[in-house]
Amino acid sequence: MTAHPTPTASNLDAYWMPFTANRQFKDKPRLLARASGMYYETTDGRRILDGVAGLWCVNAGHGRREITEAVARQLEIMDYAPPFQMGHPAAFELANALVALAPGLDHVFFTNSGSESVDTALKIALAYHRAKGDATRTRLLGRERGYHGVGFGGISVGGMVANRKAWPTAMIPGVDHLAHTHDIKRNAFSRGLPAHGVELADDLERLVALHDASTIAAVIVEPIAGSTGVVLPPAGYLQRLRQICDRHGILLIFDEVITGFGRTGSPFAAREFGVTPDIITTAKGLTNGAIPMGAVLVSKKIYDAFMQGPAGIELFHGYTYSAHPVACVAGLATLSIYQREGLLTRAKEMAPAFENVVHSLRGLPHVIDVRNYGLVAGIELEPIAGSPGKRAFDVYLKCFERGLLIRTTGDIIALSPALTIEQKHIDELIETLSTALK
Ligand code: PXG
Ligand code: PLP
Repeated sequence: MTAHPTPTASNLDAYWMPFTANRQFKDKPRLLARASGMYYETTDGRRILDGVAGLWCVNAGHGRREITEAVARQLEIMDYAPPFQMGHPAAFELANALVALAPGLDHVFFTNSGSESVDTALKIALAYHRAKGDATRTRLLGRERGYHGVGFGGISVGGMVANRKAWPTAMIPGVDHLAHTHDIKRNAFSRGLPAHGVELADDLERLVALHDASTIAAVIVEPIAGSTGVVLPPAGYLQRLRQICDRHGILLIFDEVITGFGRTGSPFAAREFGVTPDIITTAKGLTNGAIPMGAVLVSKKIYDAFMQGPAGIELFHGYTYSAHPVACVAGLATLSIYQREGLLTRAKEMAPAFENVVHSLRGLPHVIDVRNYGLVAGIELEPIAGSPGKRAFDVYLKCFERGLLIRTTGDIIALSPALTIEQKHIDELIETLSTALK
């Protein structure tokens, strides 16, 4: 198969790259040409070990034939089907398959990305209270350092300042934030869930006392925060959030765009941590990253509240590409690979080896924390005074030169390899990363 010709310096300009230092990149581009298994190959023919499953999404590894074939076949059979007042079988089949994996959530709304899943979940939460006659519950609570995509809803509940500061007046009103749980003073170099910080969940009681529960619709958190640099929930924290939500009639939304589909060692973090939220948002691993798709899983209680109203459309919300047939078959093929290869629990088997290896970075220059859970790890570096983010980005560039793709956010390195990773890849990954750190 012939690849597209490699762009020359003069034709890199038109593409405005997302979340990218465009000028820096276009000065010295890093171009990927193909991918297979655990590796990318660059346009100049170098092999790159993928330490982040693309962007936390290619959980079954690259180039899965079953997905490719399902997609190609579906394009031949039926390229598109309108999702409003019309259905197609694969959409129902995928919804049923997702419900079977979810911890007590019975209904699925399809979107095309994590950002759309988040905005959908927030809209459902608000409309749910209204449908129940609880229309004063209009506040949405997020958490500092949270990442919930880039829609206006997502950046409003999100807590990463760079993603918010250009749009101060565009934030949806009535939003507030819980304190984040990142505390390396007490929890540095923890293995698995950090021991300290369960009491941070009580920050929700503070917000309830401040705003009154009768004004609060929902709280959204990532069970493990990914984008902000792998921030783990202190042991017992998510359970306590659930209890406080229950006490006050507040919906709990888990944003599992990253933690869904096996990253923690269970199909969903909700199952891993034994906490059932009212809504789960997903995307990424749902289709192994091959075709854009997201999904919002909701409890029967929520769905039923909408089905009580007058006959007619129950939720005035949806996307042209909701339940796109090509995405649905990609999702079905992906879930069947996950199931057959045991990938949704494989992170549990691989975690001890992964944990030992990532913690071997402790003691290397400027490493101030290493933390991990399942097949995700964060390595925090001491920032260079006056140049936040530079230390980690330099490591990123060095790793890429040496054949390893990692992800950095600020001065934190994130690792989230495909769940198909083997010991030899773990060894290669850490060898390259530790050389770059040194
Ligand atoms: N919620 C969470 C928890 C996410 O991790 C989104 C929502 C948005 O999904 P979409 O598909 O709209 O991008 C995400 C996405 C990073 C990075 O810095 C992480 C994400 C996206 C881009 C970069 O590692 N996660
Ligand atoms: N803008 C216009 C003018 C549209 O007609 C539509 C959909 O019909 C949209 C935006 C929303 O697009 P999507 O459904 O792909 O999110």
